[in-house]
Amino acid sequence: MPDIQKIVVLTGAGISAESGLATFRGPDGLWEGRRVEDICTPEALERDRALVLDFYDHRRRALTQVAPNPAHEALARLDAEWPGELLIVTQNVDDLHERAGAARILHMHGALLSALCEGCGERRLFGGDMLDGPRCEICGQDALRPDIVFFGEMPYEMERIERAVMDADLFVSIGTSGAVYPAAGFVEAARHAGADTLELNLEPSAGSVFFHETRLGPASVMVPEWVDEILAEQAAEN
Ligand code: BV8
Ligand code: ZN
Repeated sequence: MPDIQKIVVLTGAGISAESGLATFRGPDGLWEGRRVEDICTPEALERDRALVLDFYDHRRRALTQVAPNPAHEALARLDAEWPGELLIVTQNVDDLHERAGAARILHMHGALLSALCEGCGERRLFGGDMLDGPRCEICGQDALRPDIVFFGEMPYEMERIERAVMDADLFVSIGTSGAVYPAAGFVEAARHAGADTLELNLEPSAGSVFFHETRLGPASVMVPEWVDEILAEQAAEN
């Protein structure tokens, strides 16, 4: 593999599946029996606030029942040992990357453990339930919503992500179906800008055609294997 300095890793729900968190589109997925438009849009929040708050309350509560799996731990090891640039862009709203020890992490679709106040725009760490929950600590308004990027809303830190993607020597996608944009478009941008592209997924995704290489298998096996490989290559080059 040519000299790799800058790595961007994109993760999706598949990396947290073996920790016991449901994915969206798999068997008994989060969207099973629900319409995305009824939950993950600003209009849904307007139309049925309690339903949306309750959906995210359940997922926030589930975090206390799960733990990082070997895939999260391998990425945290890469984060600790990789001498070059690394950015882990996650579409996930769970905190498993952080709990495994990853530091160079960016939640492009928000986070369950953060609350956004629609009154004053402040974000705050938040761990409880929002339905019939507390008022905003900053402005006192009863206007807290999940700090989640809904469909039709702009993902966070897109300029920073786009710069990293265009600059990457290696772009690795882990556990995502490639169904949602702009995340699903990162591989094409990275490849077009000259990066090697690798996909680690349980099954082929909508974006598999854009990857130089796709390795199929569970993240808990594929990610530690890949991290061992890339760190060994790096050590051999120095
Ligand atoms: C925006 C919230 C613009 C958090 C989410 C038509 C064409 C193109 C785009 C659009 C279009 N119409 C509308 C759009 C835009 C829209 C979009 O892409 N729609 C899609 C459906 C076509 N996108 C947006 O609206 C985005 N915003 O475009 O803004 C804009 C411009 C200017 C100004 C303002 C706005 C916002 C998108 C964010 C939506 N929020 N989540 C939450 O609730 O969790 S999306 C949600 O689904 C996730 O966050 C994630 O991003 C996405 C995909 O989910 P995955 O993570 O991939 O999970 P999935 O279940 O799908 O797949 C799991 C994968 O893992 C599978 O492949 C499976 O095989 C694999 N797997 C399973 N087990 C394992 C495994 N792999 C390894 N090991 C295992 N054990
Ligand atoms: Zn407020």
